[in-house]
Amino acid sequence: MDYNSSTREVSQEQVEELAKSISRTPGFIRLMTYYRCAIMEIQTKLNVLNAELSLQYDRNPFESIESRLKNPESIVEKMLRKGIPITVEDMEQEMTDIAGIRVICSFQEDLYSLAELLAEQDDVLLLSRKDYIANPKPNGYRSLHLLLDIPIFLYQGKRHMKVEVQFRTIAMDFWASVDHKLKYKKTIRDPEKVAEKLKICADTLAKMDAEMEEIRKTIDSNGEL
Ligand code: 0O2
Repeated sequence: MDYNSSTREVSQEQVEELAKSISRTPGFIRLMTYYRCAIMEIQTKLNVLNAELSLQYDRNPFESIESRLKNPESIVEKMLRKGIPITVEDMEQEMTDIAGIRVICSFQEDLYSLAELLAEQDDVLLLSRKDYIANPKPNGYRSLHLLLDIPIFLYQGKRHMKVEVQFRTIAMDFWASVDHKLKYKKTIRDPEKVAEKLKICADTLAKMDAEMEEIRKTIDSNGEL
């Protein structure tokens, strides 16, 4: 199978083989380095906002940041699934989630403020915004996704890179990580029942987030509960 394959019906072994071949090419190695630089740029921006806002509000707007580069197998699997030719150029052009950052906040309002402050910065371009908090997925998934274009400054000049940033509360993140683990379990006896229970948990956690927000507002205004 060559790099231009866009066959949808390929085995796991073929995906692994393609991923192994392309990940050894200088073009792929360079592209991943650029994505790492773009992640660093966004992380710095978020850390600066966190430091400044924590002075103002006496608490950290986010609890933690995680980042990851999608692994070569996941990239190739997704490109094949979407019928994208397996070339480094198409990878950069068509894939939007190779560089990913996840920002975990305690409170929903902080999450929206941080996302807005980040997206409106001069050198950041907001390419798309998916609000799965206002419009949760049918399974209960909640999160705010921003697709950003960020410049990185290299020896040869400026280069624009795409980074997907997911903003979640601790509760949303807890739910998503359990959901993610279950997706990879092939041996669940009653998947419909599990999905139903997960949906109930998602709704319960959303109510809890709303109540925690109320408590935060009360504490911030020194009022009574
Ligand atoms: P990973 O391991 O995080 O990389 P597509 O990516 O084509 O399937 P789309 O519209 O491009 O779909 O992206 P979408 O659905 O807005 O967001 C995709 C990412 O959001 C996923 O990346 C997950 O990180 C997260 N996500 C979306 N829906 C769910 C869900 O129902 N449960 C969980 N746990 N996470 C979700 P990846 O590539 O699937 O995974």
